[in-house]
Amino acid sequence: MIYVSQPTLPNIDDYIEILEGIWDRKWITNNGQVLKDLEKKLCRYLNVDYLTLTTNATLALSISLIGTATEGEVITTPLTFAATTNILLFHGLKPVFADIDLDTYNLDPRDVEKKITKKTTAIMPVHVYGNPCDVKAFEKLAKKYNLKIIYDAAHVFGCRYNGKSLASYGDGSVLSFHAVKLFNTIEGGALVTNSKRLKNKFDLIRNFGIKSETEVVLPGINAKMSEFQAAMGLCNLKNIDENIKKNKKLYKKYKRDLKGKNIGFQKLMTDDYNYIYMPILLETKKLRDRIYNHLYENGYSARKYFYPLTTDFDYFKGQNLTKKYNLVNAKYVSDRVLCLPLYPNLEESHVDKVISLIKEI
Ligand code: T4K
Repeated sequence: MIYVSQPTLPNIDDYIEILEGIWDRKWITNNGQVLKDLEKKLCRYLNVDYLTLTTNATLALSISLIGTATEGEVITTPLTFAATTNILLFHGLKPVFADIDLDTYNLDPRDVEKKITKKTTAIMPVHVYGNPCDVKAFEKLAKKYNLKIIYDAAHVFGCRYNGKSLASYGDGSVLSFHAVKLFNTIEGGALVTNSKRLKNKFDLIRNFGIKSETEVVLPGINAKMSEFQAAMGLCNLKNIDENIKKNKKLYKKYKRDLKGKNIGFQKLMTDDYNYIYMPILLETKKLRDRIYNHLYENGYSARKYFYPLTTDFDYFKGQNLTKKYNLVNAKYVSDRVLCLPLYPNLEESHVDKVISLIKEI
């Protein structure tokens, strides 16, 4: 089976070399040397001020909410992975859903503004598939209504917007370094911020709120990244630019060969993009599902990212949230979108095969 994605693994000798250092030091987690090295190198690579590495992106989202003392209502998108909504509920916050833009698939600031109430304290937009949100409009809203902005930037590693890393926007931006992301630390994530005060707070929260052996200054959690994860990151960081180039070549091929076949594409808001997903929009849900099945039967596992909408999750059953929040565009995209296999080491012949299977339908 050819999957929608596949982890990029580094040269094993590079990994072993770092492991030997870990063995010598006998220091395997808790703010180790490899982690510190990776944090520094990532800040440099991404050109961001501060970054806190975490066990995964979901826990980085959690830290961001604790660290910014977010409460009440948080406005977010329903077209996302389960983690975004789950973490809000996990923290006892009320997710309020706004609709997306039909071209970019990102949260629409105009609908967000309509849904702001006295209880709103934050907005959590998602740069869907790494495509930049309207960060300027969100900045304006934040100023006007005194709101925090925490970006779920799980997909954006390597994406830039207006000459800056896309992860540098907002009060906090959360990256995912999960196995199938452009940059992986097996499992992992990071919380980026421009504020030194917040960086120090995020670091404390990551380690139970422990300041010293006798001082626990915050009710923090355990979101530490181990030395083994960080070592994987150090190795993988070497190949990012080359992997973006490979992704881009395949993305362009898909787009060129599928154009004019009644297939829609996400409108990309930057040229500095990482091309880690290949979402296409079919005319109907029925057609999307037929193509999904046809690909699967022929050995290709495309994925319906993100279907169902989070507002249609089983745990919201009976609440009719998609209707209640009038999420017309999000429903339209979620019902028709299909992400095709795309990752740096995918052979072009497989892309050709996927394209011809789609054309058959
Ligand atoms: N916010 C957003 C917007 C996100 O998209 C995500 C994660 C998060 C937050 C949370 O980030 P983390 O807490 O995970 O850091 C996958 C990823 O597991 C998930 O991280 C990602 N989003 C999501 C979009 O995709 P699944 O449930 O589709 O994973 P799975 O296991 O089906 O893997 C996808 C494909 O990759 C499979 O078809 C097979 C292939 N694969 C997978 C793994 C793990 C491999 O070939 N090798 C592997 O080792 O969520």
